[in-house]
Amino acid sequence: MNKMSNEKSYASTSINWYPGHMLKTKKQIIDDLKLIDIVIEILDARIPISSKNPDMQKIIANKKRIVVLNKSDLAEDFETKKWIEYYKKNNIPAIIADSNLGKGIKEILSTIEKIMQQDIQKAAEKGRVKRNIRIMVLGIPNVGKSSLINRLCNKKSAVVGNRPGVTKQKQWVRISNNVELLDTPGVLWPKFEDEKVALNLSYTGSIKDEVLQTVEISFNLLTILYNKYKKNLLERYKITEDELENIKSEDKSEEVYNLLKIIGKKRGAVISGGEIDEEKTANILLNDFRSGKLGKITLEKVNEK
Ligand SMILES: Nc1nc2c(ncn2[C@@H]2O[C@H](COP(=O)(O)OP(=O)(O)O)[C@@H](O)[C@H]2O)c(=O)[nH]1
Ligand SMILES: [Mg+2]
Repeated sequence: MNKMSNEKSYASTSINWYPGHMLKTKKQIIDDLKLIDIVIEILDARIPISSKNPDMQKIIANKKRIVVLNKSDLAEDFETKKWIEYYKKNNIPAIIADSNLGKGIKEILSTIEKIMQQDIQKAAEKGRVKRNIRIMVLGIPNVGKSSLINRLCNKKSAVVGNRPGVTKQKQWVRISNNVELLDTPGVLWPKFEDEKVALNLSYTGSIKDEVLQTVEISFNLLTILYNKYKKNLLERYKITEDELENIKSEDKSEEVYNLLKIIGKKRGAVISGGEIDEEKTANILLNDFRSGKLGKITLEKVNEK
């Protein structure tokens, strides 16, 4: 696969991702943020770099921030812990979460409370009273914003008030005594014009498959897995050492392609004549990765930063 054709395909992806509504969304978020004290920046624990919004710093310049590493059930625990240490070293509270199971929610709430106490104290020193802390969840598509909001609202989804006179009414949900959550998440765009980032986002499912070339994406992912997670592949697809020996080639990409063929055969993704159905095999691999069936895998590690 040559680099040029890749770049072209991502350029066309960018067109789908960067329309005028992105600017509109950005304006909406900046407007919503006027009412917000603490921003919850939700990242994908498997790709903490690629799932970051490049404009985040500018957008939330004077807000307090909590980083949530979501989908931690799909990432390597050791690597996720290293990311948490990294953030803490940089004075950013960071929390490990699994919004499907509700892991990390309590810690998010207690971290908000802690930050809030500081705010209340500061306000009191200035002779003011601060009663409520307002928070908002920000993140790129598919990272788990809605799941996290649902978890934070758990059984407490009493709407705490609309603001009249605003075109789009904002819904606030009280999630604890003093904490209110804006129930619509801020949908941010990733930095998908970078090829590596675009690939990471497609592996994890943040860029829609329809606009990408599934087979090429899958082949790229398989190359990474073959180099760094061979054991995971052998286990999942029951590939023997002999079979592994037989795919060896001078040409690395041919080797990976041979592996793809084995996976296809093992999973019955075969078309008439015995050839493998590449697209079907590609989808099997992507689905297995995304659902954690290939094991817990972190694609971006602190050390490689
Ligand atoms: N494995 C796993 N899946 C999650 C987690 N959080 C969300 N998801 C799934 O990721 C997909 C996108 O979640 P959603 O909350 O709609 O993301 P949003 O687009 O950011 O609002 C859904 O299929 C969720 O079930 C998590 O912590 N672990
Ligand atoms: Mg959502």
